[in-house]
Amino acid sequence: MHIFYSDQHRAHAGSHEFYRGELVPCFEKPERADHVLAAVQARGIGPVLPPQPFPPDPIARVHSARYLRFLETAWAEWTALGNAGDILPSVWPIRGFRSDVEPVNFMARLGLYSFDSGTPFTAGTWAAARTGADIALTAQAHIAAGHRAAFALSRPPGHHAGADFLGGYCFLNNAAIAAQAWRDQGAERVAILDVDYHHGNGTQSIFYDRADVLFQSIHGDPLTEYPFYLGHADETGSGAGLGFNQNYPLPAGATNEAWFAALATACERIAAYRPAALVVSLGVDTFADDPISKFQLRTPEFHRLGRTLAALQLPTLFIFEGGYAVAEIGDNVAEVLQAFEQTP
Ligand code: OKP
Ligand code: ZN
Repeated sequence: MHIFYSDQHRAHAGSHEFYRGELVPCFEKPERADHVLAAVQARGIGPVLPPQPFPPDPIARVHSARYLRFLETAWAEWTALGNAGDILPSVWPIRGFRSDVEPVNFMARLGLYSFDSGTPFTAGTWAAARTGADIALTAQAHIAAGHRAAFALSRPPGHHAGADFLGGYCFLNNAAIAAQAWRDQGAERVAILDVDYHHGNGTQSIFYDRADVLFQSIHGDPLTEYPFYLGHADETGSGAGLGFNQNYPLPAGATNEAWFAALATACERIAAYRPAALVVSLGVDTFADDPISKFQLRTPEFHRLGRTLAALQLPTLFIFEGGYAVAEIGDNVAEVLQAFEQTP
């Protein structure tokens, strides 16, 4: 399968995230994508191609105008205030505060558009995120043109980003942007399967009241695992979207048997939905040795995941999300893609 990639991701290199009262080095770093690129090239998964530049329109179909305006201007405003280091929020409008009035104060606006202090915004963040969306859109167009699959190898990741908020290392929701592009090109139904260790709260929230995009997510139970405030099994959609959102939270430390049972249910649901295409939010932080996650997948399991997805026989867009065991994530991603490719 074709791999879409750009070096632009390197421009997004935060120095620290706030964690337990301290600034700790970022887990989400450029080396992640370098290892994945090296692994897919070493295995000859397919040609590596640059993204096409897209207009802002397909991004504006998912993200609000005021949020995009903020992202585009954030670094210039921050430096104009005399700052030079990475941007991290420190104040948020929790329940009872207003979100309909956009403050003028920069930190207040940052808080309005974010939900954690672990997601640094740097000089190159907008350029990297914008190119990441182009990568997802180019890969989507490649499949829409008749190919079976493609891999969007971009960072930063996207599945925690909502219509108007960043967080969880994410700024633009690449999976949602690609799914929406399919809809806007005439596909009646699109499915998104999120296999990252963390619940794809951004993707869920974007499509929660819609029946035209099915969302399935297998993840660590939010009672104990990030992003904590969304991702429970009783979140099944609202209004027209009721029944088109399923979460499969599993306890930290869950067995691979439990994980594949959830995957089987999610795949049954996807098959019954008969989507025109499948978008896979491919995080490999489900790996047993991931430093911030607690599932137990290893190479045979990543192989089985690839085979299981291929059996759905759907046009499939893989989008890179999480995975923090930097040295191993390349092989883990490549294993999924290679198993998918080898399954007729
Ligand atoms: C992003 B993705 C570690 C605490 C966790 C947030 C995790 C974001 C995961 N310092 N911080 O879903 O892989
Ligand atoms: Zn994750």
